Amino acid sequence: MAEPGSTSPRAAPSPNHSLSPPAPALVGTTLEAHLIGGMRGTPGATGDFVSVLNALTLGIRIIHNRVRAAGLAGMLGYTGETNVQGEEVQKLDAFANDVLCSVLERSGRCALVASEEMEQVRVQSSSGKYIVCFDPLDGSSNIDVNISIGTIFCVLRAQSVAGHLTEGPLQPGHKIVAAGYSVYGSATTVVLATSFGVNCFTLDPGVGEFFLSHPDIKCPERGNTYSINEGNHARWDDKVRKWASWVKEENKADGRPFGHRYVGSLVADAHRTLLKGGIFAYPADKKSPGGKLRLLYEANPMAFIFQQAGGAATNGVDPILKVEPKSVHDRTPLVLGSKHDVGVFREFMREER
Ligand code: AFP
Repeated sequence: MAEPGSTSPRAAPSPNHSLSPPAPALVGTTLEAHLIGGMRGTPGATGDFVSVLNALTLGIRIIHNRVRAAGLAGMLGYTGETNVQGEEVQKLDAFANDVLCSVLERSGRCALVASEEMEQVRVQSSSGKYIVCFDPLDGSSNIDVNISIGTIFCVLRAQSVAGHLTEGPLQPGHKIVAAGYSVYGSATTVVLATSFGVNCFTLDPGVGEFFLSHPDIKCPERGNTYSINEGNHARWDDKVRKWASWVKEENKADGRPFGHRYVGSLVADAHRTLLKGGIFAYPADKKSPGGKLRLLYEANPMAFIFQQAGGAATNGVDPILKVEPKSVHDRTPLVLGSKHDVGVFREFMREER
């Protein structure tokens, strides 16, 4: 052993050891680790919020599993029932709804849920601090033709006084505390917006975990793609038609004509718009004077996500997040996307162009 003060050649640190690089990260950030990391240090955090989001992502993994096997498992086709919107309920819609209700109930943290597939809100847990609104399977008319579909959700706070809820799901979107959607596409992904930003996680089906794949998403300031059901042209008012002609005009200076992309699943059309920029529009028309899409579980979650990512969402007059809902199944016109492109749409609606 070397004496104190002496320098033994063996005791000297090897330059090779002290400079060795950190081991490469073999395992990415899971969705759960991301949530726990985000909540760490948040004053008053009890874990209930993370539990609700974990329950939702468990539900999404179960739905993913069934969607992937739908053809084999005989889950395609209709149940023969109609939902509250008067549309035929497909087997997968019913399954997805039951799964989400069940995982949220088991979490014990959810006071009530509102779903596209249920006429009334469903009470879950009297001690729950959160309300979840969801469209369990968006784009369901695309199931039978193997096109991307998804699940849309938002989380609100349940305010209660002496055990009685004072605020149910009829809250404007600016009160949302988290929102997200999954896309069951070529991969299954979840985009999640919280006060920690907007992040996208991709499911590794081999291990059944979502891993962070697109951190800190920002919607491009402007784009050159528009997404609208052009088949509704004859039903739009003149202002929308004028805008739809404008995006198709040739003008190299501002990137026109825009390219056109329209899947007919909000999750798919919104996801492309979020990542690549541009504009998605489902305006009011003669067939749907109040708009077609639902405020609480389609427009509000998407509007919250786009706003958190630096984009915008409007009903043509007001920001979506300011709209006061009157009933659980309210419909609304919805225009969302890059801030600049949504701004131009608003100018057409105000007849400033
Ligand atoms: P389905 O769930 O009935 O397929 O409706 C999907 C949707 O609500 C939304 O995801 C689409 O953006 C929109 O409807 C498509 O509507 P159109 O078929 O009228 O274009």
